[in-house]
Amino acid sequence: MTDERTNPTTVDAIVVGAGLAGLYATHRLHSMGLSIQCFEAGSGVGGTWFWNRYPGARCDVESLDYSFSFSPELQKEWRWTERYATQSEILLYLEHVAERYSLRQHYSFSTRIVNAQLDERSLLWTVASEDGRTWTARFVIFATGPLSTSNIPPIEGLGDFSGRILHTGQWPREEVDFAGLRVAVIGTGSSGIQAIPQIAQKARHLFVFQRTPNFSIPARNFAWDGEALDEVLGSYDTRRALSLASKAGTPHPSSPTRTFDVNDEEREALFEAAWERGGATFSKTFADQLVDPAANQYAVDFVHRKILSIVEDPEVAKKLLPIDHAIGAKRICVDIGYFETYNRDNVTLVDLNATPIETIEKTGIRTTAALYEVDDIVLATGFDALTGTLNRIDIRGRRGQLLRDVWADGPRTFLGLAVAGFPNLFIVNGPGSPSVLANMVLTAEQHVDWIANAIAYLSSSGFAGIEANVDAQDAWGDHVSATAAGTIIGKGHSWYTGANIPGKSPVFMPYVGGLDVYRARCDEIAASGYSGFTLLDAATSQGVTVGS
Ligand code: N01
Repeated sequence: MTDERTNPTTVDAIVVGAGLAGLYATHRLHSMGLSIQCFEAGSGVGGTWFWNRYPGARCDVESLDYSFSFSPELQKEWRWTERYATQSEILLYLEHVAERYSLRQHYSFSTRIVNAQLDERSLLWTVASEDGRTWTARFVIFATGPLSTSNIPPIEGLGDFSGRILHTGQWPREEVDFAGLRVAVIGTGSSGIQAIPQIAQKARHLFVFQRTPNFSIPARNFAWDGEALDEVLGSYDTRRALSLASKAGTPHPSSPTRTFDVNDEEREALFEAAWERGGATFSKTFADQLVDPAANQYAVDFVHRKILSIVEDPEVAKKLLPIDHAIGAKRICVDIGYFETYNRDNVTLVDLNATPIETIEKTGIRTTAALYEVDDIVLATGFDALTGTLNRIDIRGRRGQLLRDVWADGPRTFLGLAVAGFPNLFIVNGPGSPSVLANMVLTAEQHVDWIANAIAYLSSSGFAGIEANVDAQDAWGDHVSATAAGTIIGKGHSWYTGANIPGKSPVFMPYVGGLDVYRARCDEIAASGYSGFTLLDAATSQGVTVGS
């Protein structure tokens, strides 16, 4: 057997991550005939859906859309059971995909990659795992996920707590039983809002520690009946075509109607219809809702009225009203019975704005007002998004530069998939791409296809490498910022800008221009022979600049 510590295994491409992006990259690159080696820190496939097993975890993109489109057979044979799939159903689906395409054989599981280093002359990357093994490849694809590094808040005394501490993003594989227990949930983002109604049904008492109230829209989830599902499956191609031509990668277009095109009564009726339809498409009720603050205020007021009508205690209802941001400025949440949960006798809302947490003690959480004694603490405190996972890996490009140093003032990428100074390294769903603002299955497929085609192009034209040009990267970064400036998305304290992580440079990271526009740009660049990139010759590590 080869000793990988001294004699690294060499392959054409390395894929890091076995979430939906990594699985598709593995399938695609292997199908092209490349030799590949793939890694996953978890013990199985699934990525986000492997780790986020908290009660109530679902995807808020409809299951028919949040699934691979690359194979019509796969698309038709998998029968989703609900409008919004549970975490366990999505995991089963991804396990099925891994099985169907024999993807597990390429993976080394329970293997965390901690280091990736470029050899500038040979244009080869050497990656190393936590346990010291190394592999060498021409191409490295980081499919490590934009929301994969948990944010453990620096609350004093957290380590002193004597009960269980559970982060939603690192939920145990075995069932967590809350029966008869006093449970605290810290955080009311998408994860908290999904978990809270479920935990409330099990726990003796649930204390919700809320710092910022959030907007949430009822999911209106339903179980598919056979015939209705058959009908939708019959027109899947149309559904996919609509998704690919859309901004968010789903088949639901934005309304062309603007908020001020209609009178008060008509406006209310349209909001009401969107609320009844359920889901994140509430943001598309009016064409100007995410760009015009005055228009947005109508949507805010509508949801406020809904919260006030659902929550019976007016004092509690008032505390649940999001007032510090526009609706859609932070990621809109989708829930099943969230606001209704506050009508339960066993649920207490603790308003951290009025009474902040001082410390966590052995027996519970102490705010400026009281000690809340609990058995378990659930941290629904989110992620160090988009850059957190990559910045924890020592990724060294040209002249030994560390990626995290290059990104110290915020990530700079070309198209969110390549970085100047890091030739042959690709990121799937990276900062600067639509990623988290769109349907991430379709965005992952699009990135992987683009990367695979670029690799095929290099090979057929005799080049050994591809590297983003600094000027093209700068222009793209400016475009990403300028596009974001024209909307209300990201104008709030959230992970979109890294504001949730102390010390992180506040930069709006995803590309808000839409999947349709983004795809067209990527296609155009590929068709031009990769303008904005330099194609490299291995012998000199120098190359042909195709232009910006
Ligand atoms: O994380 P978040 P998330 N003390 O960052 C609070 C995707 N996702 O895991 O807002 C007290 O949104 C924090 O408070 P504040 C989706 O893209 C999708 O919920 O900083 N509170 C906030 O309330 C989503 O947007 C799905 O004041 C503290 C919460 O913790 C993204 O993942 C489901 C605190 C964190 O909310 C992240 O969602 C789940 C502290 N020290 C997730 N630190 C679906 O598809 C943080 N908080 C449905």
